[in-house]
Amino acid sequence: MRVSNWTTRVLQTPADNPLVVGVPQPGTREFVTLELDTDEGIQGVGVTFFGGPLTPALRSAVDSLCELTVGQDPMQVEAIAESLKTAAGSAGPEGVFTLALSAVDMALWDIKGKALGQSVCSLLGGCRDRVDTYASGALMRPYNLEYLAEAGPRLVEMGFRQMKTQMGAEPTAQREVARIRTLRDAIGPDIDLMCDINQLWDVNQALDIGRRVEEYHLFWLEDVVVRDDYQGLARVADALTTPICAGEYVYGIRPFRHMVEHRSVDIVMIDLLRVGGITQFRKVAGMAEAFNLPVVSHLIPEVQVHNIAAIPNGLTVEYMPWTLRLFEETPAIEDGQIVVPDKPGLGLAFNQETFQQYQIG
Ligand code: SMN
Ligand code: MG
Repeated sequence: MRVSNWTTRVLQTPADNPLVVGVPQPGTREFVTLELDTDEGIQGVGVTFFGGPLTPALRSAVDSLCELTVGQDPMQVEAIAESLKTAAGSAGPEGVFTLALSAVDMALWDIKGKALGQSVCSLLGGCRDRVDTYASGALMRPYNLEYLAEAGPRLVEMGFRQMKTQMGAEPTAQREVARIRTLRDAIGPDIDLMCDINQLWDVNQALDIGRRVEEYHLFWLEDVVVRDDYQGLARVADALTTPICAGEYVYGIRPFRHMVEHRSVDIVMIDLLRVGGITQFRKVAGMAEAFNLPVVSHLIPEVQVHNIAAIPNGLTVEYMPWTLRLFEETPAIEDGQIVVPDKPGLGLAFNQETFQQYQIG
């Protein structure tokens, strides 16, 4: 079988989240989609984003990588990834190149699963058929305490047993803590509550506020300081009982080496697009396992469910519903867990109605 052709599109969708109820959700989000064809009629799907104003460049990068992939055997995913890295030369290894590589890698694994009649999770080792998942994007920084107090229990009613909120924008430590106290009071002690800082604190704030919220038993504190301050993160991780999670902001596999070597994190978070796709995700997950660390996913739960379910140290899948409308059917949530689709490949098909409505390029 050979890769024969491809189609990329740019979609611009509303920047909404179905887990958010009753507050305005302005803005738009851009996605680059990929349909990768083979001479045997099997088609793989991929998606990438984070292009922002460079979205046309990201689409063009995906096109260029696909052009290099035409004529290659799609079953040899690692070989293709290596050849694309070599071909990209100094245009990699980070940024737009890696975001583009991820879309191609995803589509190749989808093709391979479809060709072999197995889910991608099964191809990757098939550890479990469902895993824990948490509601994300629903309890964000701009929402006030009153909203948090009603939105947290609503997520529990929707079936979630884990959910993530944010700190990092309040003017005082007391007001940061109030967000966590409000949510913990609202959802009770048995729901896992994570909190994302998105690099907005410095080390001293992380130590100060981190200590104040220990009594609320957060499941993890995420990206408490800037992404590459591995030693600073390690100081925080060492001082707090609350697990420290990071990793979504770094590109490729190598920064994770520094993170685990410095003991910067208790939980490794892997962004599928920034790491370079499924092939590279596996390498970081193995590195984390060797350091006895659990792995959690970032965004695109429809694909990440395969990655997390296939590894023994997969802890939970971030259920961020940004990409749901791109697909006809998405993985089910049952009893607070996300179920791995048992269809061949990724088990995903692009939703043609969404394409018609939101395609801009
Ligand atoms: C996040 C980052 C980037 C885009 C969406 C959401 C956030 C998360 O850090 O962890 O979900
Ligand atoms: Mg985050």
